[in-house]
Parts: sequence; C-alpha cells; structure tokens
Amino acid sequence: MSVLDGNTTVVIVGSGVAGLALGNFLLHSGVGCVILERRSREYVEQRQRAGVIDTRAARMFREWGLEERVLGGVPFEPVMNFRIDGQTRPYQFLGDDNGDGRFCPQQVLVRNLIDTFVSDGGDLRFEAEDVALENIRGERPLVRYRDATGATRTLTCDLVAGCDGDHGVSRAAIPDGHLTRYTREYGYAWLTVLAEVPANHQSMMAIHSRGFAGQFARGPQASRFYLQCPLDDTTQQWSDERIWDEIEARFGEPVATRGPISSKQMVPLRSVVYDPMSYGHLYLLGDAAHIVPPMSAKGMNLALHDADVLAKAVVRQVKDNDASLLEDYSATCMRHVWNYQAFAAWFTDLMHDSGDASYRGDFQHQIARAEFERLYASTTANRLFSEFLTGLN
Ligand code: RFL
Repeated sequence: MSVLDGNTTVVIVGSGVAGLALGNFLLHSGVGCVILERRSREYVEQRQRAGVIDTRAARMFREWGLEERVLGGVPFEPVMNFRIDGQTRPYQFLGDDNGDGRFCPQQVLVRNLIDTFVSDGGDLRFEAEDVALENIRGERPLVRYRDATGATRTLTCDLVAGCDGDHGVSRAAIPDGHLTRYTREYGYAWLTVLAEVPANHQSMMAIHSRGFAGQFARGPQASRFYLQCPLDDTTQQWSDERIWDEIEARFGEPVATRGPISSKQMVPLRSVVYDPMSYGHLYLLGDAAHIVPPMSAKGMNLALHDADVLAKAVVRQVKDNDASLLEDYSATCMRHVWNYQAFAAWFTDLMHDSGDASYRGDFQHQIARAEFERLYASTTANRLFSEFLTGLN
C-alpha cells in the first residue's frame, strides 16, 4: 500500500548535522520541511564523531537565534598541544577573533538539534527505509520511502536536500556524467579508538617517526585516540594492548589510564569533492558532497556551512520568490569547500610528513618540519593558521 503523505517545501534526506541544522533553520523561518532518517533516534544520538565546532559555525547558530539551545560543550581554548619527538610544545593561536569556537562532541550537537526541532513541532521521521528520489528535474520531485510499519509512503516537494552522507541515496540519484569527482588519497589510514580515559587537554597531537598519534577529549571521562597506520591494517591486528603500547611510544609518555576501549575503526584518509552540488531540484550538503580528512576537524563545519547557505537560499526563494541564491548555491559552497580542502590537505600533510618519513620520503619530511617550525617562528603564519582554525576566512 502506498500512502501519499502530502506536500512540503523541502524534503531533507538524513538527520546528521547538515540535515538537522537545515531543518531547524527552515522551521525557524516558517518554511515547511520533513526530515527522513534511515536509522533510529537512539542510533543517531549515540553516533560518536567530530568534536570541534569552529567560530564561524558557532556564530551561524547565534545568527539563527539557536545558539543557546543547540551549542553544548566548552569554549575552544586557543592552544594546541603538540608532542614533538616526545617533547611537549604548546602552540598558542594569535588570532584576534577566535573566541566562539566550542569543543563539543558531535552527538551532543545532534541531540540538541533533534530536541529543538522536535519540540518546535518539526516533522522528523526515523527508520525511513528505501528512500528513493523521483522526478528531481521535474516541477515537483517525489520522495518515496518505507516507514517503520513497512508501509510505502510518498511526499512531493519543491526541492530535496541530500544530507545523507557519502553512502546515501541522494548523490546516487544523479545520473552518471553530471558530477565531476575530484579526489586525493593520502596513502595511510587512522585507527580511531574511543576509550574511557579522561584527557588532560582538549587535544594532544604527537609527531613521531613511528607515525602520527592524537588524543581528543570527548566529554569529561572519554577520549578519542588516533593512530596513523598503513592502509591495509585491520582492527583485528590491533589488540588493546598493542594500541596502548603504540600510543605511549608515539607520545613518549604513559597514558593516564588504560581504560576500556569501546570502539575501533579504520578510516582511510582522503579528500573528495563532487561538483556541482546540485542537480535539478536536488541539492547536496555535507559529506554527500565532500569529504575532508579528519585531521582538519572541518567535515562537520563544512556540513554546517552548506546548511546555512541552502537555508538562506530557500528562505529567499519562498519569501521573496527570488531564486538567485538557490542558483548560486553550488558555486557559493564550492568557493568555501575548496578553501578548506586546501587547508585540510596542507595540515594533514604537515602533521603526517613531519613524523614517519616512510610514506612520502625524506624530502617531504624536511619540508614539513620547516613548515611546522614556521608556525612558531612567524606571527604571519600563525595568524593564517588561526583564521583557518576559526573558519573565518
Ligand atoms: P552524517 O553526519 O554522516 O549524517 C548523514 C545522515 O544520513 C543518514 N542516511 C540516510 N537517511 C535516509 N536514507 C538514506 N538512504 C540514508 N543514508 C544515510 C545517516 O544515517 C546519517 O544520520 O553527514 P553530514 O550531516 O553531512 O555531516 C558530516 C559530518 O558528520 C562529518 O563530516 C564529520 O563527522 C567529520 N569529522 C569531523 N568533522 C569536524 O568538523 N570536526 C572533527 O573533529 C571531526 N572528526 C570526523 C571526525 C569524522 C570521522 N569519521 C567518522 C571518519 C572524526 C572521525 C573519526
């Protein structure tokens, strides 16, 4: 049985940070929308990932009047703690304007965005399976899905926001040949580990000849650790004991406690951009359109930027019958995306090439070390780095 649920202005596929931010901005502006999410609410609210909301993204929530309700965590301290060959070298940013960033686990933001959307009367449908997009170039796109009871439902809309990540259905609905895919593989992976270990600092990053290691606070009692490793490593090769031994070797000091490890995952580092970020009445946002290596801590922030740009464009279309911002959506986002892809590639190379020279050779190693020292020696280099960290350029 197929149920026509009716019409709305925007169907949003996916309730990650992009979809939820967009949904809240539209709801707040009186624009109708429905969010369809494949997973359950519990699953989405528990999914652990990013931790840094940059200054630009924090101010965006303030502009939309949602800062108090959605931003959790603690203010981002303008210090990065590097451990270089076992020595601590704190790095202080010099930017004048970096005050609003937050150290906030992604799932805290997601939970707050869901609570805000639902308590304000938003229509968010979890466990929506087999979402299919039809007629995305036509006058009224149609979105079909199967609800939690197994019934097939359909929605018509003015436009579809594809916020369903890298493996979603939205980008896959675009015919071959329309999108250009730009990609870069870095040649190594991160073993990412979530453990019950309190962190002394918001972040600690080790540069070492054995490879990069990082520790990032995820709330008062948990940390996420990262270890650079070869692309063909598997989590089975990394026992808990081996992980702790390697973290201690790269940091050159013992960890506070070898707490229980709750998850292990391999993430190959890569950069990807799909251009353009739209097709007919379908607009792609966040990881559905671009991936940055997690070293940059910009994936979630780019997703939030896309949501801001698309929400403003839709509001302009609906309120003023002016499609100009929607027509510019992809070009506007692309400028920002490529600027941050450039930053992400630079910072990822810098942090890895400075350590284990076996991946990219001794010449790159020496260059990376020189660039790293420049960050300390040059206030100009420091200010540019700060601008990127805050997301304000
Ligand atoms: P999300 O968050 O993946 O949400 C997509 C949503 O779509 C749903 N979905 C579907 N729904 C309906 N139908 C379908 N067919 C669907 N297919 C998928 C999914 O269930 C999900 O709910 O994408 P979005 O919103 O674009 O947000 C992107 C960010 O989540 C991502 O870029 C960041 O997590 C990247 N990232 C980091 N970003 C930062 O800004 N700072 C960080 O510190 C940071 N650390 C990280 C990260 C990503 C990591 N992983 C997972 C590689 C650390 C790690 C380990």
